[in-house]
Amino acid sequence: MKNIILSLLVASSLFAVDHVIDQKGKTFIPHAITVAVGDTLTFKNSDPFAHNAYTDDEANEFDTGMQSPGKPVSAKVLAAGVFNVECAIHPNMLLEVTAK
Ligand SMILES: [Cu+2]
Repeated sequence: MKNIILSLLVASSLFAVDHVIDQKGKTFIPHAITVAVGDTLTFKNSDPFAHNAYTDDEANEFDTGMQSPGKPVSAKVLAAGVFNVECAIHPNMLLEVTAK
């Protein structure tokens, strides 16, 4: 039984998906996304200036720091829920993440 549970855990992590979100025109593209717990969010920066992506969600807290143009940064989704990701440099940028 233990082995079956372990196999399931390994299998589920193998199916983790990397969701690429672009930061372009001071906008997160897409601006809303549904993911599974264990998936990663990879933030690209296609603008010619720096961006940032952070969330204050307690269960999923992350902050990508200063992201230079062309520099992708990833964050793992740790817990289920709905939370917002914002850019500390451009307060109008908003991404809504639904994690199931
Ligand atoms: Cu920004």
